[in-house]
Amino acid sequence: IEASIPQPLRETWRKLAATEFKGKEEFQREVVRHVETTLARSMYNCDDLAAYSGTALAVRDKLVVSWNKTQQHQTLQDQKRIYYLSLEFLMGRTLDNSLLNTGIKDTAREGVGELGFRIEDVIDKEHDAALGNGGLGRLAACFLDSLATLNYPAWGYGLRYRYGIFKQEIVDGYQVEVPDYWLDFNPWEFPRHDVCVDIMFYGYVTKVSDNDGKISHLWEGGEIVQAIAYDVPIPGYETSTTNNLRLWSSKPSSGEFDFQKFNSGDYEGSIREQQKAETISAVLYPNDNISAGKELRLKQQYFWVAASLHDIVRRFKKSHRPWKEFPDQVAIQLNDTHPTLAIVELQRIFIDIEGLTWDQSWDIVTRTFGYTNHTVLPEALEKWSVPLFQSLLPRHLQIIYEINLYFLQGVEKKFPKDRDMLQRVSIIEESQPQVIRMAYLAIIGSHKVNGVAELHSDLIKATIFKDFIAVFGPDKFTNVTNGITPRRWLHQANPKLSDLIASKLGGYDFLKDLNLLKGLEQWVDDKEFRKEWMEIKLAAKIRLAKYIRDTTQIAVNPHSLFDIQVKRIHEYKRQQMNIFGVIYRYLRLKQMKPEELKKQVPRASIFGGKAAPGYWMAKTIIRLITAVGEVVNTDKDIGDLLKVVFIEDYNVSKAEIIIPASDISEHISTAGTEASGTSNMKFVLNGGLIIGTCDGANIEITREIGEDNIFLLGHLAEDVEELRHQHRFGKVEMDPKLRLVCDAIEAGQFGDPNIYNGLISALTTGCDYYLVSDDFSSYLATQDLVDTTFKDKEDWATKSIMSVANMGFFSADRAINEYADTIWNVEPTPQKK
Ligand code: HBZ
Repeated sequence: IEASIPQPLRETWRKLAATEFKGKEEFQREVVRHVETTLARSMYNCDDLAAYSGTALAVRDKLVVSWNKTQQHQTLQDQKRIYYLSLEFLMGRTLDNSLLNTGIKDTAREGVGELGFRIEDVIDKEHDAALGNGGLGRLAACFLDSLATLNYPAWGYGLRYRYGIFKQEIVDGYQVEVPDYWLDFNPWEFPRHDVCVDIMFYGYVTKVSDNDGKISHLWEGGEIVQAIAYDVPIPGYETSTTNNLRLWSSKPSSGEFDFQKFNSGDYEGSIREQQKAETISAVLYPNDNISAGKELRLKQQYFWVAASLHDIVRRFKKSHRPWKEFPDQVAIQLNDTHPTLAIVELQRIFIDIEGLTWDQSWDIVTRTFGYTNHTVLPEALEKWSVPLFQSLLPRHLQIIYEINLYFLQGVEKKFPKDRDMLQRVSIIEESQPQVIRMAYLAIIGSHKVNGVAELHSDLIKATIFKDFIAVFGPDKFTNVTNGITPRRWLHQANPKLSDLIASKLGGYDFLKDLNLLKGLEQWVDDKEFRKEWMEIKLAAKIRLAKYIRDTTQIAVNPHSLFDIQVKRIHEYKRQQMNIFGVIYRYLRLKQMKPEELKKQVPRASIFGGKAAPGYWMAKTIIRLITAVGEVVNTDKDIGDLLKVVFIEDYNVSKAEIIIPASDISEHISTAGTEASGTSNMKFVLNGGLIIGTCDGANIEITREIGEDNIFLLGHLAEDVEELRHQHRFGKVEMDPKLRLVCDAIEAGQFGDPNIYNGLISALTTGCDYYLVSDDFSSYLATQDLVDTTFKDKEDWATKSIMSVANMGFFSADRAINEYADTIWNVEPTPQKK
């Protein structure tokens, strides 16, 4: 308030205020101005990178205008806001997306064209913002796009990692990790040095009682680190709403900088202290679906959660409402258990700082939070050791004990004398050492818990959270099936397909109401349309083939069947089953006579994805893929009939090239293990068919597009337990075709067989936990069906078109509207133009 300009002077400000672009010339003027002044370059010294920088700065100036307006508008409206807490936001590139969302792509194309640049080359200079591992982080990014597009007042809160997910290099066939320093030039963030919060770790708790004997707790004497806000504007598509993503960066608190050391000459020592504070936001943990339990990770979580809550509470206090109205103004969504400490921190703020009673406070807390679960894999469920908590966050540990005590008292009342039940649902697991089960804390502290696809939501209710249904009843648990933003994953990644669809549907409204795609069904028999449809697919394949040739020197025939599996490498996702299938195909081709070979469908098996640096089995799978490629791609007998490609460093911007180019993509996780999957939706939306198991969102995709348009394989989730039992206790023979594959590997056909010992023994002595052997014959038979179907080009085109026409359900807009209705109870806040 003190910083605001006095009323009489505001007219002057208004006259001078920045405005939106008036046209191409103004755009060009701004680009040149930034190149010449902000960057101090000239027309004699302007490469693609400088052109990118100038263009990005010009666009960002305009984004800021709508961003400021939106924030003022939302403050005035003073409605309930959504806060999406996620440790990962896998944003990818921003320039192209901003041009499209603000409707100035054509202006920019012409504008930079006349200045001597191709817009595609300019866009290609941007470094991905890769602050995420995989699906969970990309989901958060898609949700931000939908929240802004649908005009919801929403903020994202995350960490500003100095290093995002590592860059993957393939050296001699092996993954090598290289740090991803991405902040050299980042025009999309605005440091807010005035928005800073002191965050404490360690220290001790003392009890004090006041004159009335009221007891309160003091947490003090710890180390203090400062959180600085960096804000990123998030523009919606065809709306002036531009929301905010706030990322926290750590630095030493001013009081902590060790002047003692500094003055006594220990300059290096004082800098070391500084670096220690900066370590907190230095690096994204590169594990997906595994929890390693490292102290620094817990520090990251608390640092980010405490800074975000401080910010949210400060904003609420400005409205001078009573505390009980907090949940009417604030909805906080927890993206997995990573931000679960927010529940404890808010309770601490209310009790220790604001002086509310336990019950008042707990009622507000539980009405505020919602928790989204993304996995049933036991190794991914976060558990923190009690001794670690005791030292790092002693007051929070006390509060967790108290939450647990009251919770268990309630359970005891409902299930008297059921000691087993008490042990099973306790937040504290009685192991050595004791651990805190973060998912249980998240359930107990939230009013809604959701899974991310129907099967997954049913499974969590039936398995890992079963007892909590008994305690809370079924209504606390719900499903919100994931979605993707059609702006990035259709319009931006595949502009030709988007344009063709728009030409038939009479405009681009489908990008805001994806159900309109249904209108494509009317065109399915139109010869010209079908031809254009398949030409666009071919063009995308030619583009990818060129990218593959440029980066790997492997020549793939664009007319071959492109079979793509791109996602994090994980045993449960079963890239090993895919490469075993490729080996089987290779062995079979080697046996065929020339006339038989002529009948085969040429295929390019394309892989991409990172392995967690410590995940040895995943790295072995990568090595097997590259080794098979080395053999197959140089085998003169095989030629175009089979190529095996591993694309290095799969990330969001590469996904935008890869996804439009698939004929078929693979989503073949062991049934019941992939919570949803989201790339399955992206591939189908781009006219690719999919081969997949009855898992995650594949099931709902089948329901929407029809069984005839998807290649399903393998056992069902309900069979898995029994099959695993048989592997453990019965004698299960390995599938004979898989046996042939293993024999070939063990005979050294793909190099030193010892490299693959672990992979093979997982199938045998390891009891084949992911059931590769059980699904292998079904997988091969289904791949044969893919080949046969692909030969009938007309049938394939029909399947492709009919699938896209029925993908409306998988828009992230639908998902966000469901969250808003069933979990957040929030309305959109559109602005008048
Ligand atoms: O979340 C993924 C699920 O595996 C996928 O099925 C789902 O579609 C997607 C969105 O709901 N989960 C992840 O990507 N999980 C992580 O990346 C992760 C990262 C750090 C962790 C745990 C999980 O500590």
